[in-house]
Amino acid sequence: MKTVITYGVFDLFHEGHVRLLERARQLGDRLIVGVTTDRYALERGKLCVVEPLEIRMENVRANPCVDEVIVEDHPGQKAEDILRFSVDVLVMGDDWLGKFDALKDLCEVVYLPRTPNISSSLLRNCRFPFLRIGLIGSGRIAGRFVQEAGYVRGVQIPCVYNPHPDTSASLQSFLSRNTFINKTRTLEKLFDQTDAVYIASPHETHYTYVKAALEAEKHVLCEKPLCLCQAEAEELFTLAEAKGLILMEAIKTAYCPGFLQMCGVARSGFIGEIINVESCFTKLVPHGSREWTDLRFGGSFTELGSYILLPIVKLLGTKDTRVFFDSVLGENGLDIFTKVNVQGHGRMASGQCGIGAKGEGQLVIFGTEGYIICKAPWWKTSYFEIRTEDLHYRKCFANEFIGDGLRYEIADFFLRIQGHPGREARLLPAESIWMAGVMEEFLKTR
Ligand code: C2G
Repeated sequence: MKTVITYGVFDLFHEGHVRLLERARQLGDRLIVGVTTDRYALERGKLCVVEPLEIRMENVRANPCVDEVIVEDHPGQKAEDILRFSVDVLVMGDDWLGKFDALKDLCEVVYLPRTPNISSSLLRNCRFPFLRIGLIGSGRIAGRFVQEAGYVRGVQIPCVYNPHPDTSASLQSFLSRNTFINKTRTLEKLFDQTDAVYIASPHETHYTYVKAALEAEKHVLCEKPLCLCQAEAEELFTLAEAKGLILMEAIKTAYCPGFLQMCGVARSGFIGEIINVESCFTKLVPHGSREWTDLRFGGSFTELGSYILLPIVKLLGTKDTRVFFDSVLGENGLDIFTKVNVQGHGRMASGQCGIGAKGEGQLVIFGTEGYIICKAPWWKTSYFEIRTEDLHYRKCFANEFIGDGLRYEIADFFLRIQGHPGREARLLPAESIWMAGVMEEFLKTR
């Protein structure tokens, strides 16, 4: 009995997949197919898989060439499967040419020519129209957004708007680095050419731009903090819902696989009851930058506060919380370092952030039976551990955090706009509204 094995995501099962399975089956007497889990596909940078694992496995299982279907969910699994099933031949399409040569010690490795002019991405683009995202703002993060959007198939960025189209230095340098993007002189022109907008303008302008975009029937992904006032945030989410539009706050951590898993593990009782959360994010920002010079909306908390508040709101919730602030102010009255303490539901939390002071950037979640620790850069969550009273006990969790990580929020934005099942809000409106309220409180106290 000659056993053949192959692997794939098999999203939107198509002729290319069928032809590969047929040819693979002809190389032996039994064909085993490993179908990649949603999570492992995401880890490998497949951000826009449409069909859930069950459906993809069903489609493969229904193919007459296939004798057995297994799940592929971790790196190195192929070597394990070859031994486990006494595999004779591993087959992959030639888009993987050479990638599995190391397995030639264990079995024959065959790369078959791909079927031309058909792929899951092509089918996805047919099923889901391109999403034209216009940019409002042309600063540092806007540039990174364009790069990361390149990894989300189906997203196009036709244009950018800056309120100072002729004089803005950031706009000139942005356009010189992104020659395929046009500038628009008015917001209306930007809305005419787009289906959605990404807002990366100064904090205090977010509310106005988000409202204008929603009123122009555009979906919105807005950099953090979404709003500096709770009532404004409530108004915007109400407007978005009334118009059936997606409004998302772009705190990239909230959309990355590692952070999602960490919250899931913490909430699932692995460390007992959650008692306390401690988050810290410091980034020394050069003097002279906007964070230091904008006397009304600059400083540490408006810049970094959303990051340290995210795990707090995720694990303490939004109801009946009390918030207290302590800040060290610089000569110009801006906070060079701020601590926020939150109490609610018999739990507490403290977050620390600083653009003028450096500390150990880590996240610790205290529980009644153990704790979770995630070292810097926890806001780009790729590794965390569960620890307990037993000093030798360590349960480790690792996740890919690819690139700058904006691709995860962009993919979520794209799939939610396309009404993709299974992509509920990773960051709930109530959580963004709560964080806007905390920002408002902070600005009042400062
Ligand atoms: N394929 C093909 N012709 C196409 C498209 C895909 O022959 N037009 C082949 C691929 O080369 C692969 C298989 O069909 O061998 C499954 O393709 P995908 O669903 O795109 O999966 P992939 O990302 O290649 O996943 O760990 C390995 C992965 O699981 C492979």
